[in-house]
Amino acid sequence: MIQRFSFGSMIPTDTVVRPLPVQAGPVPFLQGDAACWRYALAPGDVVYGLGETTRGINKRGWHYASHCSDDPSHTEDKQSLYGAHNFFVVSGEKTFGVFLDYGGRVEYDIGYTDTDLLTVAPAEPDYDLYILTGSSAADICAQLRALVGRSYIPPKWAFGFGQSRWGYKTEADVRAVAKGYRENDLPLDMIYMDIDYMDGFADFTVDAERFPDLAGLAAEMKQQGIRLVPIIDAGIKQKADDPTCREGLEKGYFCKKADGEPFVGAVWPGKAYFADFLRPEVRRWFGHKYKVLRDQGIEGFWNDMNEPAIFYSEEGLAQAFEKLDQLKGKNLDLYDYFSMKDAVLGLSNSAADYASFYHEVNGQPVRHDRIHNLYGYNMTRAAGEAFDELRPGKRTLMFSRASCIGAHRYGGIWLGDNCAWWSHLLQNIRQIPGVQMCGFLFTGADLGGFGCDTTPDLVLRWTEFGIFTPLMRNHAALGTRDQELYRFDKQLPALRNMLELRYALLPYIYSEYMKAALHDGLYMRPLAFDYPADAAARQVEDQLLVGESIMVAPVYTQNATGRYVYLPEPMKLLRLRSVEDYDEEILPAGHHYVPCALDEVLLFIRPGHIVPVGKPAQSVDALDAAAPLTLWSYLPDGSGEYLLYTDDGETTDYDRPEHWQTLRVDAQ
Ligand code: MIG
Repeated sequence: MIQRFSFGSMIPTDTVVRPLPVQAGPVPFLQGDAACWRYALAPGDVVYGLGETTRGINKRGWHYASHCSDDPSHTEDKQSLYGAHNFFVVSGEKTFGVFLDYGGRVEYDIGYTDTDLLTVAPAEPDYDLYILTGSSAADICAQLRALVGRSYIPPKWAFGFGQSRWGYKTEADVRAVAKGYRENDLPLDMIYMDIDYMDGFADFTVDAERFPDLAGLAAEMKQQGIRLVPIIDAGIKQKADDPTCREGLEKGYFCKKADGEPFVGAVWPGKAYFADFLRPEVRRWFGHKYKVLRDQGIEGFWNDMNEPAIFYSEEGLAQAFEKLDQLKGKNLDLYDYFSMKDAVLGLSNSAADYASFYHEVNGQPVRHDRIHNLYGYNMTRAAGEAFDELRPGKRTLMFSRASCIGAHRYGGIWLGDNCAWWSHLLQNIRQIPGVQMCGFLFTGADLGGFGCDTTPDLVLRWTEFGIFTPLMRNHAALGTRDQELYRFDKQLPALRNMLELRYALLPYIYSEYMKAALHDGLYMRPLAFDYPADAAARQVEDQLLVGESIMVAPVYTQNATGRYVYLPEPMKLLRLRSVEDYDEEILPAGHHYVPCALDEVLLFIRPGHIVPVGKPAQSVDALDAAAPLTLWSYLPDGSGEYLLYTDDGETTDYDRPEHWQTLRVDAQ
């Protein structure tokens, strides 16, 4: 059951697609009022959700903020990352979900100030509050999705492996990556193009010298089963002869300052404008710009910097220089020195800048900071809405950095600028359930780590986890150690085996993803979602369920050759070195130390379940759909069934009964 309560005058978010009647109070479960809600947590209560945040699967013990932030340092002390996901489930003495439909900042104190008190404080008392109840946490998540709409489904090839790096500067660089993969028999479906393909970092342009023939390159790559996936940035370069800039100015499509002049903030291209994506006509205009690249054979995109990230504004920069002038020549004491640093470091993504420009909502100006969290969502929506017009009935790959709930209908998200740290592999495992709960099924982190120099063992261990995430992409920052899988000679056979395992598992991964998307389920989720009465399962922070049949327990510790695993019920363990080379063993319920060498991955099959396995290939397009499937299974009574989903992987005609097929194993 979902109850809707409405407070103040809400700025529309278009997040809810199935409007419900507003109820009169009182609000169940929560005490307080629209300024701040409180809930007394019982000792055993677990709090799940809040999407893309730091810390545990259980969010208890910290404070968080919904405020889309471009922060490349994902340390434990952070309150917010790129997404603003206002949904959580309290599970325990009472089990219920809370969803805030609101585009401004929200502060969550989940047992931070007082271990047993949860508070929710939106910046303004103008929003809709939804209280969800159901038979389980999973059921509550399903109800949320019925309210906010079906999750985005990418083309099937997007479930292949992708290689990315900030620093592929030329066509030759891209070809070298393709060659590195193909020559080493490493499956690959995507090469991502970071900002260097653009002409001066201007959206929808291509540098004519470094990428003289993008259409030709895209066609050449596609012959090898590889798609090019370029980045699109939120800031639009200020440049008189750039068509996006010119049209945006002519039509008045950019966010404006109080004096009506377009707001200017600097990002990659230097000074830039910010399209007012909250206006439908602006979304339509910007979304149709993707056609410039589509027409050159591009079938997928990633949207970056759409919190929006702002390095500095003209006003902010002027103030910073004023400060520096005051300090110039002075004998700087501690306070002067830090105020100098703050003047410069505080320029980026500043609250003052976010409060200095306006959107237009139903013809009325709305200050940006009041709807800050809707910006990235609406950039991705602009693309998604336009793709539906440009290619009706066809899917396009799209994922974004910033998001809030609502954006899950138009694209996936990747988890931003993590570091090549073992602690960030663990963080990746813990972030996935939260974002899945908020509808972002197509998700994954930069495998191997984005910032900092990686190590071969970290790349391998992270790839072993990445096999199971819907978005499987290796990405690294400019200036870091080379991280393409073919760079690691010693680990190459194991890395190849792991990629092949991913491709062999695609019949399962794709079926389970589609079940989650079409039936409002969770493709990856905490153990306790399926074993709510199991006190030990409720504590597990480093194992996940993947689809209906699999539990994973990744190794995320350097030099570890195994780990402790908790089994809520007996399971069959496959210790896989490759799709053909593995040991299997039935383990009883309980705690186990399970060896897992660096070149092995642990896959647990739940009792009564089946995992359909195909033959690997170099790309998703090259998979042999007619080849017989192998069924991995753990069937204590000898028989079982698996519901397999298959379709053409590119049209949006999902709901046909012929896509479903029951595979049966009989005791005989
Ligand atoms: O400020 O385009 O998160 O994936 O490589 C950095 C360059 C801008 C941030 C993205 C990252 C990307 C990088 N971008």
